This record gives sequence, C-alpha cells and structure tokens, in this order.
Amino acid sequence: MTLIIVRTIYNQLEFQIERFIYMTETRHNWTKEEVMEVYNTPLMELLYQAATVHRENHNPNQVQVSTLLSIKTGGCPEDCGYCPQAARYHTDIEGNDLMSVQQVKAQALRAKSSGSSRVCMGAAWRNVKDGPEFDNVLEMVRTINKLDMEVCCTLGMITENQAQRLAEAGLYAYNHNLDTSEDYYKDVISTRAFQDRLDTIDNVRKTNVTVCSGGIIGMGEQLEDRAGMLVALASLSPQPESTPINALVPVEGTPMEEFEKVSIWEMVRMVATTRIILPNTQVRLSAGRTDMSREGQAMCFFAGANSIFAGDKLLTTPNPDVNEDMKMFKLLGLQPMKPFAKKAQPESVEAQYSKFKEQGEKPKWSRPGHKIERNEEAKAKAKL
Ligand code: SAM
Ligand code: DTB
Ligand code: SF4
Repeated sequence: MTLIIVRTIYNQLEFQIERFIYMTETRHNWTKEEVMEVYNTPLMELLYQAATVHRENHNPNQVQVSTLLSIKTGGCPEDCGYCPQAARYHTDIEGNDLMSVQQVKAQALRAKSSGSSRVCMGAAWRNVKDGPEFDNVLEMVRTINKLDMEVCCTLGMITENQAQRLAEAGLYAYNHNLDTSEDYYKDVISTRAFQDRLDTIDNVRKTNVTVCSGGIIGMGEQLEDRAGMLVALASLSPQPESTPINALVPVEGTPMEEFEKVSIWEMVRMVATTRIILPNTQVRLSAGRTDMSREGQAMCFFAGANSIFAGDKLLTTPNPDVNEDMKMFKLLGLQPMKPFAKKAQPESVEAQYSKFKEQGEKPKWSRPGHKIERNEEAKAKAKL
C-alpha cells in the first residue's frame, strides 16, 4: 500500500516537472511561412535538425505500436472525399454493425501478444450518440484498460460530457484528425467544418484523455495546406500527444480514387517537419506504409517518427504484416514501447459507479452543406 502511494506521488511529480519543461520550451506561434521554410530545407540538413530535436525529446530506438480495430465499419453519413466508409460513395468495403465487447477483447489480446501497447477503436460515425451503442463502447474501453493496454477511440465528434464518460471508463487517447488546413478542408468535406474538429479536440482536452490529432497528405493540397495544418496543431495548447501522418490511400469509388500516391520524399519531409514543429508529440506513420520500403520507413524513423499502426489491416485497407514489421524493428534495432511509458494508466470506473449520466439534448454540430464538385460526381457515379 505504502509503495503504491509513493509511486503515485512520484508519478504525479514527474508529470508536473515534465509539464513545466513543456510549457517553457514549446513554441505555439509558428507561422505558415516558417513551417514551409522548414519543410523546404535541403534534405540532409532537415534530417539532421529533425533527428536532433527527436533525440532531445525521445529515445530514438523506441517506437510505440498501436493496433487499429474497426468496431463499426461503413455506412457513414459524412462526405469526406478520402474515405471508403462514406455511405454515399460506391466502394467494395464490407460494412459491419458495432462489434461485441467479447470480439473486441479477443482482438485486443491478439494485439497485445503481437507487441502492441495500444488499441485504437474506430467507428464510422459522424458523432457519438448517447445510448446502448455508446454504453457498449464504454464497456470496450473498460475491458481493454483492464488488459493493461492503452485504449484509444476515434468515434467522430463528441461532446464534453461524452469525453468525460470515456475518460471515466479509462480511455487513454482520443483520435480526431484536423486532416488538412482550414482553407483546404472546405474542398474535402462539406458535411462538417474545421471548427467542429477543433471543438471536439477542446472537449477532449477538458478531461484527462490525451489528444491524438494529425492529418493526411496527398489529397491534392498545396504545401501551404500541409504547413497550415501543422500551424493549427502547433497552436493547440498543449499540443497533441500523438500525431498520425497518413498518406492518402486512394480507394476505388471515392472522389480521390485516381489521386497519385505521395512519394517517400514528401513523407520524410512531412515527418521531419512535424517532428520539429511538434517536438514532444509521438509522430505516427499511419496509412500508406504498404507503399513504403523498409529503407523509406527507416528514413522516417530517423526523421522523428516514433509510432506506427500495426496489424494487417488499418480500418478497411491493407497494412504491412505484423511479422514483417517485427523483422524490420529487429533489423533497425528498434524496440516496441511499453504501455503507459509517457503517462500513467488511467483508472477505470465501472458503469454503476459513474458520475456522468447521458445527456438528452442533441449537440449542435454544424452542417456547412456547400458543394464539392468531385464529391458530388463520385456520389452520382455510385447511383448509376
Ligand atoms: N469517423 C471518425 C472521424 O472521421 O473522425 C473516425 C474514423 S476516420 C476513418 C479516421 C481518420 O482516418 C480520418 O480522419 C482520416 O485521417 C483517416 N483516413 C480515412 N480514410 C483514409 C484514406 N483513404 N487514406 C488515408 N487516411 C484515411
Ligand atoms: C489515423 O490517422 N489513421 C487511421 C486512424 N487514425 C483511425 C485510419 C487510417 C484509415 C485508412 C483507410 C482505411 O483503412 O479505411
Ligand atoms: Fe465517416 Fe470518419 Fe470516414 Fe468521414 S472519415 S466518412 S466521418 S468514417
């Protein structure tokens, strides 16, 4: 008992000191021009600078491994131009209702045995609705937390009350990507606004849950938009604890089906720039790794990436085989990070002792509803 109290006080002190150092050292006022200048630095110099920042803030030989689990697939009402799960486009994915807690537990155990420290549960929802499905998600969170793994959810927009309920269940991280700059967002999605994303992140920030937010490159955006997204992430206070960098996976049937894949050089530059602008975040190599060689990924790790999504599937599209990833780790001398290396395991409160109740009112998320030509075309094609 005494040992537990001493350890808790020690952990608290350690986090307070880390927070103080973070507050005094982290820059939140990057301009787009400065970020573009970093991105365009001659490659060898950029790699050197990013690797230096990386070493100052992280152990360069440790990589955090997350496993994705699509707990509710397809049929989403949103019109995100990149997403195979939007109901309005005609893609070949197999939709599924919400998985059971038992199915999730079995998958989490598999992930744990293959070296993952985190399970990230994704649902193709616009926003969370209070009710039996959300209650089941809360039970999934409690179940995975009890397996001593970090639990992350990505369920769309959430209210402060829903964020509090997830925190109380033992959620470690909430993933909600800005995806691109505020300007370009209007060309990608018409069914919600950039501000909605910021509002959800704000709701998560009011709890103990860490924020995971990043974006996608390769959606036809300009360098200015990549920089704009990083400026927006950097201005969050505190900055996100993890930042997924996805390369667009162009899926047949979506408005972006014919987009060219991003080159490894763009990925390396984006990773290195993210590392410099967000020095403390875990930069996660996310969608697009199946198109990257081991050498390319090694360059990304050198440039400051220190997390991956592992497992042979992302949400609906393929991802490298876990055994191949572990061989790559061995080759590069990388070690999978232990769970709760950055922040203590959250407590998990059972449903019957919950302090937070369902809230009847409907949250007012926006519906900008402007037209995006390529999204309209893809929708029309699906109807033919
Ligand atoms: N529905 C929730 C939401 O949008 O926040 C959660 C799931 S959604 C699939 C999570 C993230 O996956 C998106 O924000 C986007 O960054 C990424 N994503 C989806 N489709 C992608 C694709 N084709 N290529 C790369 N990233 C993709
Ligand atoms: C994130 O930034 N990337 C992951 C996770 N967060 C949820 C999802 C990638 C999805 C890629 C397309 C698919 O598999 O459906
Ligand atoms: Fe729905 Fe999320 Fe896909 Fe957008 S990204 S269509 S919100 S599942």
